Amino acid sequence: MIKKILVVGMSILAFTFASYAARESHCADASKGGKQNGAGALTVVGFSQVGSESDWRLANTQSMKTTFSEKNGYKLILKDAQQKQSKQIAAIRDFITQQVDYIVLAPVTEAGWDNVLQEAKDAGIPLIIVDRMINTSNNELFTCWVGSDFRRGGEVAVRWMEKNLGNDKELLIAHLQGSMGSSAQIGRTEALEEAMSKNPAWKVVARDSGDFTQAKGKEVMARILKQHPRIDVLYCENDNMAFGAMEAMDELGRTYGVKGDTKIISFDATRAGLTAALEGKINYNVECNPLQGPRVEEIIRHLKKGERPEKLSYVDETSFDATVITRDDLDKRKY
Ligand code: GYE
Repeated sequence: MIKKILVVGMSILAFTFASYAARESHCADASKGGKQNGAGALTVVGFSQVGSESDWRLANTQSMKTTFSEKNGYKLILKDAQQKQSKQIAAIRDFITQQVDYIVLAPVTEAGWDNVLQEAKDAGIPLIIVDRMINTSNNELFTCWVGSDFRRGGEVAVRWMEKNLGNDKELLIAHLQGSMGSSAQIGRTEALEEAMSKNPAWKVVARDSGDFTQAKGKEVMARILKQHPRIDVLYCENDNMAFGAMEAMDELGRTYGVKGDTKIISFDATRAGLTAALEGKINYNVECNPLQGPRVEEIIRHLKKGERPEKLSYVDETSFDATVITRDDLDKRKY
């Protein structure tokens, strides 16, 4: 009997040790995985990007590419999900199979990540979230997050509307939303909704998603304009949709901006967005900084040293009023 217990006990111990060893060697394995990828001593980073829907997104991708270059000691495996969560889930699974050293995820939506994040965690691969946030009951499923406070950005925009357009007279608002279910859309929409509940004279007469793209922004706005001869404000959740909306307004001879009938509020404040503000076409543009590559790299450097970086870090951001912006603001713009 005692002998039997001893044998069972020994095999449990051996099994535990074997799985522990397999787990512990993961980090070493991960860099070996890199070597198999032909990456030499490079740190392998798998980045699942939302897509290429906007100028903001292109600048974000570029920032990651420049930061995680071979000359900086990295091999970046970039996968564009074309705004589809299913593609992002497949990309993460592929990164796990390839045993990358780190996974970076820019999640298209907030919901639906728990299973695949658990898989990455079980594989022992640190996962850093950038830009939008996820909705999870277990914050341990990701290592860190770096991005913008979208709700705050929206609040900055509605404060400007209150101050400059007033909250006592009727304001007919068209609301172009970003990709539904993304943190950027949720935060910016929530801020407007909260302001609506406080300002009964404001009326959202049309609301639809332009999916953060110029083409869809134009299409949706053209439809809205046909139904509404008067729009006082276009609250537009990114610059590219605003450009599309401006095209639609131009085609119908509707005026906008500082001197026009429809005041435009936009988000991102990319170089093209700031140019439109400087030209008086976008009245107010709230900045959203896409240059997150260096921040992610800093997190990875901390992790490599065994340090615990901040769980959540917000990017500092500002905003631009068309009547105040200068040429210098535009010249300083890096994206
Ligand atoms: O505002 C939009 C992009 O998530 C902050 O996504 C990002 C948003 C950005 O497509 O232009």
